[in-house]
Parts: sequence; structure tokens; C-alpha cells
Amino acid sequence: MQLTRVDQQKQEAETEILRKIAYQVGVDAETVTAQQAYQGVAWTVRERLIDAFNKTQAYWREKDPKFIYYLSAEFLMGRTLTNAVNNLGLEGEFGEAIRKLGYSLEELQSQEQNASLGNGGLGRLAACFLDSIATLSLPGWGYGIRYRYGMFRQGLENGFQSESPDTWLTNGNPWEIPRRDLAYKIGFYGSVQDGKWQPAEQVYAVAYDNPIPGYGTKTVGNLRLFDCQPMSEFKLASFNEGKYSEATEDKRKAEDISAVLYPNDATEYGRELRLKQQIFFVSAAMQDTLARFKKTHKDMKELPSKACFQMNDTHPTIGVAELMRLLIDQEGLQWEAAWDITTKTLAFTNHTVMPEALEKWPVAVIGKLLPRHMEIIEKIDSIWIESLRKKVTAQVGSQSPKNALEKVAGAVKGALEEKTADPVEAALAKYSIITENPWEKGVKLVNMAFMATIGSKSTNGVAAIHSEIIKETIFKDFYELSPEKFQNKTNGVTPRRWLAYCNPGLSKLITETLGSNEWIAKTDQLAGLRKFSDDKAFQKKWRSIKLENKQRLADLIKSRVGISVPTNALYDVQIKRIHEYKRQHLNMFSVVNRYLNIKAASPEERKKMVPRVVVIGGKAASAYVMAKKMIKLVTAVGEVVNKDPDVGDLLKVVFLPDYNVSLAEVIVPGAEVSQHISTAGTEASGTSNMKFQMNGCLIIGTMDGANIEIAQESGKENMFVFGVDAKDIGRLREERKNFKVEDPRWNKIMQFLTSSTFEAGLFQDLVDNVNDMSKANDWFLLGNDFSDYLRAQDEIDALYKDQDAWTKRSILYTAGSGFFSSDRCIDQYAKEIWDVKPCEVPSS
Ligand code: 26Y
Repeated sequence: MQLTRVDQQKQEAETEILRKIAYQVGVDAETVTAQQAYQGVAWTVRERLIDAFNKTQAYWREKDPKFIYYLSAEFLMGRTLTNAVNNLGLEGEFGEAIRKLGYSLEELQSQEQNASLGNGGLGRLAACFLDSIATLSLPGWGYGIRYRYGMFRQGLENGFQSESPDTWLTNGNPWEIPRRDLAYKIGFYGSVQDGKWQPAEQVYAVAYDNPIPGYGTKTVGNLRLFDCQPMSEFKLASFNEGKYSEATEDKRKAEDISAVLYPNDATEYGRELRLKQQIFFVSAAMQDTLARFKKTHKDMKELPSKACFQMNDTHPTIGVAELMRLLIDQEGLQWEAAWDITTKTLAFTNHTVMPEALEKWPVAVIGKLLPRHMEIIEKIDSIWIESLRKKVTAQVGSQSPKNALEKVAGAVKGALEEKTADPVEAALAKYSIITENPWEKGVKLVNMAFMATIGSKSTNGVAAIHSEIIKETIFKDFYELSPEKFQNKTNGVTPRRWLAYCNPGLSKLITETLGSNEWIAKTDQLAGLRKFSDDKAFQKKWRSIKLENKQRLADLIKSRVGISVPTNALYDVQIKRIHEYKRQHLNMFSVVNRYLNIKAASPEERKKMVPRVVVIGGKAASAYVMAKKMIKLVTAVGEVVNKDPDVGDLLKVVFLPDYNVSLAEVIVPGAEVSQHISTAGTEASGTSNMKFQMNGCLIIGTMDGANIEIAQESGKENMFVFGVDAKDIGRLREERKNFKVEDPRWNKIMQFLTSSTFEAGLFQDLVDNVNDMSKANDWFLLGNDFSDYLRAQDEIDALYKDQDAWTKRSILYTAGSGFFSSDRCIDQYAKEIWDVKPCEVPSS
């Protein structure tokens, strides 16, 4: 019998997988475990990936297009199997073979370790960006660190967070290609003589390529991660002398560099290690890029037409000095030429206005670890300040100095008003990269964000409001000088992972309804769902898919924390890093309020209440005491509520430990309302809000970050908006000292949290922080937003009683989410910052 082409492909896939199971995994197909089957399938998919990867890279070498290099300390990739199978269009071929082994793709995928090489939003954004860069066939690579241990694993001990190492590489990693022959030298310490740096220590950065398949294209991009290795593995002489630890000391020290993400910076060694990591991957990335560039180009001046480095927050910004060093010291360029190239090749994204996250390295630390870079930074700073001084002087001329100075920058005006003795110098100091530490006299710091802005062609924020805020605050003076450099690029998320693959039920319904699956690459088409939002039959289908997803989430909760949650309750979710500005404690105050209401209600009244399951997930930074206390708040309140027979199924409070990408892929589709309740002006953008929106989950939120644009796209009237306005925050913070929350419910909650229900004093500090203005100032304004938040919560309950009205809104959320595809975002970066154009391998 003649086999059809499809059958033939299926058979080939099966044969390949069985070979892998036999010879790579080394087991019998009859007795294969889920992990072994996963390995067999993954190593097979890897080959398909590499075929397409090699073709793409060869094509790009031939065409020599301009590349974008995305420099990021974080890449929160999650799992690869499903994404690779689907993006490569292999589900048909592989599905049957997997079933024959006795498994489903989902079961095999659950065997894969998450690649958690990131903390949160910024790292996941980088991962979504790689997906879109490949999908749009843009020549581009990501560059980062191959951390041996990713984001710590979170457990619970007595309701408190516990941390253990993330040993994600223990089963091997089928998704990477080690390039042991591709290693770059990275130097540290030493001295500079005659402008030449002699490092006292050197390590190797060894490349590992991680192919990134685009969707609906043959393009497979690359994430190149570097592993740190010593120059010499082993000192045999030391070993023979019986100095065993000395024999391997270099290896251990080198391996520290790529060991963990953000080593604790409480010690000097830790701080140095962080800076070592930064120069490590940035230098390797730049050396790698220049080496490729030089194969086909002689003149370094062409670099800006062939490469753009996007620096993801301040972590890679030592790159400004590194590119200058490479161009001057290695390539022999003059300062001016090198500066011209650098400022045309680099671009910078800011992701936060939180002062503690804006890196400032002590001059002493950089000077010791990277003496040549420090020299370069000092020169950049002095030339920069000199150029400003010239502008000021030129403008002073015959005019009154005050007016002339005002033209140069608002900062001068401030200095004049403050009646500073020398307003020009005072104003110029505000622009300086090197500043004195306000908390430690005599200690000088390098402001990395300032250096990045000065050394880049563009600086962008990540949501409309955030991009405005940075122009008015941290970069105010720079914005006034060069407004044309400042841009907004509202974040986006990949609709493949965050809708098509994580929510197959909804995805199928959308495809059927719109008549094709084109929406997966053209999310604008989701707007076509609007006209079905009132259609009762469609609403019913929409709801039944939500119910299935809620069941999946309920099963997950049961298996992870042993709590049974009813599926007829409203699923209310807040998942993100735990932080005071994100206000998980405000959420818990409302939970306590709900609990007290249930307790006080009659049986009749209870019947009218809408049952709620509140799910909170997220990790607290290991040194962040208050965030850890907030986790305890969730678990402790949960314990009281969940076992109270008066409450029954009316309220369940769940803390899901070890929140990560693959957990989010189950939580997001199952959520009905999600919370994005940061103090206005503090959350740069948020990206989980977009994922929830895509999956038709309603949002309760403040007018902060991308919530504002989500409200524009899906209708503000459809969002549960509350809270004070970002523009009032400054004033309200000043008025806090005399502020008192008048709402009686607030006091009841504060009393409850400090009552004997909990261990004596357990939440006193948390309560004092927001409630005792003699001790603290409620910096994140929970008191100001409290009553309005509860009002919005009541609106949620009321609407849920009308399931048709609720479902209509849910549909309108998905219909309005098209703008938040990372494809749209990356298209804007490519056109408005990078000047990089698609270059797709032609179909052969
Ligand atoms: C160096 C250290 C202090 C540090 C480590 C991690 C500083 C910052 C970060 C990470 C920041 C981050 O994840 N920011 C988030 O970026 C997202 C993507 O743009 C935004 O959506 C989100 O609002 C922002 O908090």
C-alpha cells in the first residue's frame, strides 16, 4: 500500500523518536518512563530545530542584514517542548508517535524543567521578545548568562518562604548546543599602563546556543548564553603538593560567575560578583559580534549599519564603556570615532522608577575590577560635562545668564532658585554620570542609567505612562536636553505561549469563530470577536471553556497545596513578585474584610454571597523582610479562613508556592478576575495583565502601567478601576503624616491582624507600616486607596451574579488584547529604534 506523505512523515518521526530512546536515552521503548519518553521526543525535536536554525543562520550570513542583539541579564524561558513542537508545526507528525508511547504531549512537557533564568517581568519580556523577533523573521539574537542555578525554588515552611537552589540542568538540556570551541577571554582587576589594560585575572566565556523557533516562518533565531570557565581547569602541581582545594580554586571561582542570578549583594564579594557577571556577558556578546562583523567588514564605521545592541535595563549598561574599550584598545580607533559608533549602536530600555533598582556602582568597585572601564567612564563624563558647560557659556553671551541657562536645562533653573553659589556648576553636577552617594559622604557612584542614556541613541520606557514619568523624573534633565532620544514602547506578550498554547480550548473556539487561525500571528483580528460578545450561544461556549480551565487550576491547587476549591466560585488571582508596591497586602485586607463579613452574616445573607477563591503566587527577594512577611500574611489568613466551618466554600485563600512560567500557563487561563493593584506611578508596565486580558480574565486595577492602555483597548467601563491618580501621589505622600483612614472596616481589619487569632506581634510591623503614621508613612498609600478598592471589589461580586454580562466583558477583554502582542511591540522597536528589517529564508 502506498503511504501518503503525511503518514510517511509520521512514521519517520516515530522511527526517529524510537532511535533516540534506544541510543540516546539507552532504554527499551516498552518500559519507557515519562521522563525517558520526554528525553527521546525532545532530542528528536532538537534535530528539527537545529536543521532550521542552521539554514536561517547560513542565510543571514549570506545576506548580511543588520542584526539586533538583545542584551539581558534575564531570560525567563519556561519550558520549550510544546512551544517548539507547535511553532515548528510538528504536532501532527509527533502527536501519534507520542500517543503510541503511552503519553500525551502535555504529560511529556510536564517532565521538562523550567528554564528560570530570570526574576520576573523583565526576564519574561525578554523571552517573549525572542519569540516575536523570530516570528517576524528579524535577524536577531539574545545574549545572556547560562546560570547553572536559575531563580530559586520557593517552598513554604510554617507558612514562610523557604528557598532552595534551582537545579534545572540535572537531567541535561536538549535545547542547547554547546559551542566549546567558541570561547572569549574576559579580564578582571589589574592595572592600566599607557592606556593599555593588563588584567590580573582572566576567565573564558563559553557559548551555548539555544535555537528560538518563530511561528509561521522558517526562521529560527538564537539565544546565545555564556558559561564561565577558568583559563586552566586544574593545577596539577598544587594537587601533587597535597593542596587539593588550591588545585581547583580557579575553576570554582570562575564557575561562581555563572552560578546564580543576582547573587546577594550584601557582601563586597557578592557586589563584585554581580558586576563581574555584567561585564562577563556583555563583553563576550560584544567580542562575539565584532568578530562576526570583522569577517565581512573592514571599516568599523559600518558597525551601526550592521548591529544594534538593546540594553535591557541597567544590568548590561557597562556595555557603553566596554564597546568604547574594544573600539579604542583592540581596534585602534580614536576616541571621537569610537564614541560616534557607540552612540549609534546602543539603545537602552528603562523598566523601573524604583530607586533601589536603578543601579549605581561605587567608583571604587568599578575602579578595582575594571580599571580601564573606569578611566573610560571618567572621560565620557568629563567630555559630556564640558560640552554642556560650553553650551551654557555660549548661550550666556549678552543675555541675562538666568534666561540663557534656562534654555539649556531646567536643572539650571532649579539651581538658580535654590540660590546655589555657582548655579552653572550645581546644574552641571545634576547631569554628571559620577555623583556623590547622598547617604555616604565621600563615596562616589557611577549612575548606570545616566551613562546608558548618554551613550545610547534611544532611551525608552515600557508603557505610555511610564515613558512620561521617566521624562519628568529620573531623566528630566536629559529629556530637556535631547527630547528626540526618548521614546515609548508599550510592552507586549507572545500570543503563542500565552493564548494559543496555554489555552487550547479557547484558542480553538476563537479559530472556529473567526474562520481561521491567522489571529495567532495577527492579533488585531481578535477584534473580530467583538461582534459575538452579545451572542448567547457563543457566550455559553466561552463559559464552558472557562469552566474546564478552572477545573485544571483547581486540580493544580489540590495537588500542590492539598486545598479543595469549588469550581462554581469566582477565581480571583494575583500572581507576580511579592513587593510592597504591588500591594498583595491590600488584597489580603479585602480578603479579611470578606471573611469578617461572612462571619457576621446570617445564613440567608450567606446564600446571596458570591463564593470566591483567592489565589496568590509569587516569590519574595531573599533579603526583603517585609515581602516575606506578606507571604506569611497570605498563608496565615488562609489557614484561618480555609478551616472555618462558618465559611465553607464561600471563601478559599490559596498561596501557590514556587510560581513560575509553567504554573502561570495553568493559572492564567483559569482566572476570572486578576489583580493589578500597584500604587499609581510605581508599576512600569506589568505584563501579566496583558496575559490575563488575552485569556478573557477581567481586571481589577489602578490607573498604572499598561493597565491604562488595556482599559483603552478593552473599555475602561469593563475594568474595575480604583485608586488615586499617579499625578497626585507626590502630594498625597507629603500629606500622609496627618492622614487617617476614616473607613471603619479598615480599623476592624487592623484589629483582626493584631488580635490573638495570630501569633503575638506577628503582623505588628506590617500593620504599623500602613497604619501608624508616627512610625511609618504608608509609602504605597494603601490607606488612601482602601475604600475605593473595596467598592471595586463589591462591583465584581455584583457583576458575577449576572453571568451573561460577565461573559460579555470577558469576550471584550480578549477582543481588545490584540495591541498587546509582543509582535506589535517588536515591530515598533525594529522600525523606530533598531532599523532592522525582516530577512526570511525563502521556501525551497
Ligand atoms: C539589579 C537589581 C536591583 C534588579 C534586578 C531585577 C533591578 C531590576 C530588576 C527587574 C526589574 C523588572 O522586572 N521590572 C519589570 O519589568 C517589566 C517588563 O518591562 C515591567 O512590566 C514591570 O512593570 C517591571 O517591574
